[in-house]
Amino acid sequence: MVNNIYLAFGSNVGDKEEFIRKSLDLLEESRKIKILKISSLYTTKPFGYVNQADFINCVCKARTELNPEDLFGIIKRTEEVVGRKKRERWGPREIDIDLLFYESIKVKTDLLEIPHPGVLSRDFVALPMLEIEKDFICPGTSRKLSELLNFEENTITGIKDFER
Ligand code: PH2
Ligand code: MG
Ligand code: MG
Repeated sequence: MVNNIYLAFGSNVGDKEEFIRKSLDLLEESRKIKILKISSLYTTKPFGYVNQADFINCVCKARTELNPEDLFGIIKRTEEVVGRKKRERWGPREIDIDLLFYESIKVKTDLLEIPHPGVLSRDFVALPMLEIEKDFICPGTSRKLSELLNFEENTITGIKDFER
């Protein structure tokens, strides 16, 4: 069975765009994930732990036959191969890849929560998501994502086309 998924990317160390590009390449090279759409690149101020560099964020829509756990495994391996170093939680990162939605599935384990709990409160996740799927209905509700936004902060300072 083919499943629609949405992934969020964030980087705030080194060549941020290149880390995102490399991540997309590796996910595709796995041959298990087909990238369908990618948002623009958003320059954003750090949210949460603010004493760190600005981020580049984007979101993609993709398709996979992997189950959520195997998909999560590929995502974590991709972060490692791209060069994510272990640092404090919420700290600087070469690449962070978060699984936002997997069809309308709900998962909650120590390791993985789907839908991602930060979607509605983080503009750097929700706005790129809406750019590629403006009428997206939030799983478990009959409401549009665009009607449920509840941002804690405005972090976006720039938007530019993503040239892969
Ligand atoms: N990710 C975080 C914490 N804060 N801020 C921005 N602007 N972008 C992020 O991707 C981000 C963050 C933890 O995952
Ligand atoms: Mg994250
Ligand atoms: Mg993450």
